[in-house]
Amino acid sequence: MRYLTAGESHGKQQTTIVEGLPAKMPITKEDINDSLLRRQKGHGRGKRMQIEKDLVDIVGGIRHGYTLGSPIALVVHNDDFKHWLDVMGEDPVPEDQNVRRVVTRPRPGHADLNGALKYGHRDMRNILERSSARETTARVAAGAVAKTLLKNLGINIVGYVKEIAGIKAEERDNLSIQERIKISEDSPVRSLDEVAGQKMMDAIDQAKKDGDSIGGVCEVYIEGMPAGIGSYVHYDRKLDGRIAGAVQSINAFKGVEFGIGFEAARKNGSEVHDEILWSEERGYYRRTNRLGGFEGGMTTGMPIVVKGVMKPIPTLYKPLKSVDIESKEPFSASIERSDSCAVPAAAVVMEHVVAFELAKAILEQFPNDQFPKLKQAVDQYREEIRSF
Ligand code: EPS
Repeated sequence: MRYLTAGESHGKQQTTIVEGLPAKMPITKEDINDSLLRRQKGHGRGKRMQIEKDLVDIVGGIRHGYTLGSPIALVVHNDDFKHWLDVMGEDPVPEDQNVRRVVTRPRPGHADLNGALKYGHRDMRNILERSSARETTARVAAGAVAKTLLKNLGINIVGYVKEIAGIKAEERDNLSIQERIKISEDSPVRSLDEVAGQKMMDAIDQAKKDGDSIGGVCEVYIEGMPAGIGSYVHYDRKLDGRIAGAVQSINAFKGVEFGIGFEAARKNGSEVHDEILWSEERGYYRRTNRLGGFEGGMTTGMPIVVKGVMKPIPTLYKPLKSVDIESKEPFSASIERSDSCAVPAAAVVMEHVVAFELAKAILEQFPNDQFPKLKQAVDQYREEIRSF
């Protein structure tokens, strides 16, 4: 299974094509819209989210509530496009007119300057329109399709916020996944800890007042993945490596951890590895889950726990120094509109990019033409490994 996305932030639409999904899998537009609307929420989002109401238009691959096996094509319209018709239209600009809203001042922390150097664009709008996190709309749409596949196989996934601007949610290891889904959904910052969540909101309000932005840590938690998905045999088949790459590719993400992550560097081996147990009911399982559900590039059958760190959004009301590429004069970069914190939305994005990698790995490992046969094979494998 693979996917492509296309579309500019203030262009007509965000487009996704997902290819490689089995036929006969139940799916509705509500499955995708639920994900899109969750991505739009979160304390700290800017004015743009009041303009957009992201709803999917399914334009290929699904009929009467089921996948056909053909590529699934999804469109989300940018409602803001109507304000940008002459800036973002596809037709050549008439000779007697100037291109509007040209960007010659690269913003520190964005793709602007490096993208301009690489593609030779002197109008950096040609860079920022695509490097914008608006593109995560399309990625969430693709991930929602993957998430539906996982759900249909009894695999549940949720993303929430662990930390914003140094304010950490307390560890709540004993929460079930259904509780994690419910509590994070009810929190305006997607925190599982209400007290920390309130402090996070205060920090976001303060950052907004200061014209600054703040980052944080998201966690994605998955239950129901059987052991042995992924592979140790080759670097690009290691599923934790693929997940790490996918998470790191989300706009503004700077690092990824599984389980205790970087903390492993400070502990002895006996405090890091997870002892193996067996019972008739559960089959093989672990006393602890410090490695976050992965050994040797494969799932262990324990919950997958992966964290991603998001830097503060670089679009700041508080100006940072930069250089105009036409005049080469220094200036202070400032902007008109931005989110002060997008970590709650990023938790939803992370959930969906991880869902995509998990679904893809499952489809590589089991018969993948018809969903009922896939489900049968996964259920049979689960039974086999329990008594192995
Ligand atoms: C973004 C800047 C803001 C965000 C946008 C990402 O948009 P604008 O420049 O139109 O105000 O709102 O995020 C989205 C539009 C979205 O759907 O998440 C950026 O520069 O990355």
